[in-house]
Amino acid sequence: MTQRPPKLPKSLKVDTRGEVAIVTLARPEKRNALNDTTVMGLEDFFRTLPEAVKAVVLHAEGKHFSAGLDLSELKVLSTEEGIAHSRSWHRVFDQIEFGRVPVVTMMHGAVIGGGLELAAATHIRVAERSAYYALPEGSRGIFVGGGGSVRLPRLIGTSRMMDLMLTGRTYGAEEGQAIGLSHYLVPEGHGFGTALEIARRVATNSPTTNFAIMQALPRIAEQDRASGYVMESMMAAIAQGNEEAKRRIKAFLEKKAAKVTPK
Ligand code: 1HE
Repeated sequence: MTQRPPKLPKSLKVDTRGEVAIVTLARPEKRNALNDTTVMGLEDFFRTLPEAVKAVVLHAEGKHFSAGLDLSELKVLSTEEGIAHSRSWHRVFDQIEFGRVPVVTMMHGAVIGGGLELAAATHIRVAERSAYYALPEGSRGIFVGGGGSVRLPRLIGTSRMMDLMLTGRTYGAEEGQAIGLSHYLVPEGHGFGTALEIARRVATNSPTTNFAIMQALPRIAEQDRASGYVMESMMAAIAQGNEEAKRRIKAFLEKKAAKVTPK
């Protein structure tokens, strides 16, 4: 259920273009380092998305997507507070990954630590050529805490993540594209337009299909095969039984819907 829009912190900006909401990390003076205020603001934003919004674009101001966790906040946390802090990021990033609408992230410049964890919790990632990726937790004496050790091995493999964390190396935009950190790699200055175009397209899908893709697909992928087949058949039947599917299939058969062609 949609609730009243919250008052968001200064470090976040929100705009709406038709069915797409745009949320901007807006703390470039600190390289969009993610402090608690920003992360809780993201939670409020995603929790109270208006019904009319069908997709979200996440991007950032300045030269960098995000420098990761705000290290100035971490230095004062006790062990117990550290656990609570990490668990709060889990809650917020899960709300994004398993929320109501697909999220397209535009990444440029530094996509570091918690910034990469945030991007990994979203559904489609567009990178500009300036994007570079790192997990410098090893050299800072800490560990990932925003679900990175759960999501990133599934995305790029445990072995690559070990290398990133042990050595503090970076991957450039092309390497990131090759290993699946980004789905689209575009020239500098084209990222936002591409992300918006993708979000608009995603927003035209049947809501039931988008629900199946976001909620059923990742869970099926983590189940044993037999359970996966059962869940898939149920999800397929729910989707195709829906009036929206009937209308779309009829439109294609009557030659009123777009064909699938190479770009
Ligand atoms: C910050 C942070 C931050 C910048 N927390 N304040 N993340 C890191 O280890 C990355 C640390 N940051 C950097 O390596 C660099 O800042 C950048 C490569 C991203 C950008 O460099 P540059 O030269 O453009 O900016 P800068 O001069 O280093 O930083 C500008 C300001 O932002 C400066 O503050 P100022 O008051 O001196 O102006 C920096 O201190 C501040 N700043 N990054 C706090 N991260 C849930 S667990 C996740 C664990 C992690 O994410 S670990 C990764 C942490």
